[in-house]
Amino acid sequence: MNAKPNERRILTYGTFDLFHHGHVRLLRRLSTMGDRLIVGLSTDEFNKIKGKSAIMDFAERREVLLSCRYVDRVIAEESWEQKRSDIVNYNISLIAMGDDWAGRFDDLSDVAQVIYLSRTKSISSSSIRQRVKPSLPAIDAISA
Ligand code: C2G
Repeated sequence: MNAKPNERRILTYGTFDLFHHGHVRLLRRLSTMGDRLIVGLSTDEFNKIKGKSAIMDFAERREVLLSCRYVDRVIAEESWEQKRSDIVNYNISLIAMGDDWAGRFDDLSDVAQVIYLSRTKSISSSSIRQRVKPSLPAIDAISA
């Protein structure tokens, strides 16, 4: 990534499974806060550590994120501990997360600005799964 001098870089992290408008709104808001937006995308292995299962695997989720107009780069999120070195290595000015994480990364405020943005209500990857579930028997009946 060829950096412009004094480029303001934003960093966020997540699983971004079943990409939806809650993700889009967060990324759009973040893209207005700097010159480049970098997303730390949770690997399938790290999701296990987070206790989270994704429908889409890392490669699929990465391809979708890279197609998003607001995202400039996707890096792998493999551990809780990598944030501090990511901030230094990628010359990050601002790290931002949805407010379901409020306070969780304040310890990084010595190396970057840390903010939490309000989540979009009424949508989540798990709520999308619930919406799909009722129709599944019909699908099974067809494929049986
Ligand atoms: N998000 C949102 N609105 C929603 C759903 C998600 O603003 N309706 C935000 C979350 O707050 C998060 C980002 O979108 O900042 C990605 O959400 P997830 O994929 O659920 O990420 P999560 O599993 O919370 O992983 O180290 C941090 C973790 O990797 C974050």
